[in-house]
Amino acid sequence: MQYRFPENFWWGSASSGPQSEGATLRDGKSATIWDKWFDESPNRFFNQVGPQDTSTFYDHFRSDIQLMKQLNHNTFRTSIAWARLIPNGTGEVNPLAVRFYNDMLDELLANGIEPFINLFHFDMPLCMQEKGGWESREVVDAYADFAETCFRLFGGKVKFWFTFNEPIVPVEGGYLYDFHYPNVVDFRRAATVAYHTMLAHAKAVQRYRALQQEGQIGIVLNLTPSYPRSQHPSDLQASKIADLFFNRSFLDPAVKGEYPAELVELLKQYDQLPHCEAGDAELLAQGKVDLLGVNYYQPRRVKARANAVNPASPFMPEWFFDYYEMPGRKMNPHRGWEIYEKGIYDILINLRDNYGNIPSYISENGMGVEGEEKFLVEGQIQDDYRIKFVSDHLQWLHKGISENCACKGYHLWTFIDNWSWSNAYKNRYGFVQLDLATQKRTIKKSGEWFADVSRNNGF
Ligand code: BGP
Repeated sequence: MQYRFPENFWWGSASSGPQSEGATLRDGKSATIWDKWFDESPNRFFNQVGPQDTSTFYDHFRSDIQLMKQLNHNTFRTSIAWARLIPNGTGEVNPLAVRFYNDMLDELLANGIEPFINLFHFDMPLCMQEKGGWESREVVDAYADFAETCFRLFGGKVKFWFTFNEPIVPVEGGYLYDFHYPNVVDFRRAATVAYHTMLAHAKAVQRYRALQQEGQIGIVLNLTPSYPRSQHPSDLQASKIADLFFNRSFLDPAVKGEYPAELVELLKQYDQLPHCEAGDAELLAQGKVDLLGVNYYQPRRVKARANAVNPASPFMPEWFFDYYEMPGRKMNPHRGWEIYEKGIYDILINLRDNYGNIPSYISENGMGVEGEEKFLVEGQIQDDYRIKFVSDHLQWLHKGISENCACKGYHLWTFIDNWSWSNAYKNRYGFVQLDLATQKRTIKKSGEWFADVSRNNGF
């Protein structure tokens, strides 16, 4: 075997409640912003497939967990839906949700699969959005109560908690680039959302520590390493600023408990700082995580801006850089994302050298493929491209570990093809193929390959 991984390495996959559970308005669950957005503009969703159309993990979790076992998963991440557990956002807990999550956790544990549980995967309860969503400090407090409820209810079973998945995405999608509800485009509001999310994160960490449960708490960040076009100082500066906006704005508070001074200075200079209150800095300092989940899909390539900024235009991160398509870069032919495997290694080295080698794991990595049915041969998807994608990334991850990076595992996005934010089922990512009409699951070739990798702890 060429690549052997450390003992007890976490092999598994990741999903989320809103993308797999289905049963969106059943058994007491209330609506989220996704239900509302779909009702209002179904055309934004690929083929008008909405959040209710999923693999219905809510009904199939027992047989799905058997499939995970067949693929030799020792870990699996999903999320608890706030709108299912506490339908009014605050207050009364839904007993049917408690039963579902307990049953699901018991089933995972009985099959030797460690549950990694995330508390927010873009699924703001609608009633909380109506109170202002992350722009409101009342919602921050409500989230902290929800988090504590989860710790108290399920802390005996869950040893790995995550406060948020990719908290920058609702900021970018909902408040900056118009690809998520509520479709606001306003930097200052985006900065407030980002800031309040980290306050909510810190409050959840604080509550978790106060309970003194046995376990770890972390956050899942989508880190997109920023690569400059050249070593010219203006390109380097452009890349540094993109890194501040898109990575360090969450990475620094999560690991170091404070924002990078350069980012604060820059926002102050342009009068874009969110409103801070007494005690915020002390709270943020308590949000330091035990474990960092790293979602890695693609890098960000930037260069110095070609044209001067029009100061009358609305403030945006792109005031400080242009995007750049590196000639010869490798693209996923089935979806327009760059593939750059070494990015995973660069992230781990950065965590080792600049973030105290914080324990981490790759919490998402994967290859979305459009029209995957064309790879069906005798009833099974022959996704050799996915096997290559994963093994190429694992080789770089292995190199990072051999250079002392504290990376503890690898999760593919995702287990069974699942519903995606407005892409719905266009891009398939799973180890297991889903026939949405019949709900039939079929293991892809990559799933069989991964079962061997996990069994052998290497390849
Ligand atoms: C990540 C999210 C996932 C998932 C994945 C694939 O950003 O955490 O929820 O959806 O990306 O992206 P997409 O579904 O847009 O293809």
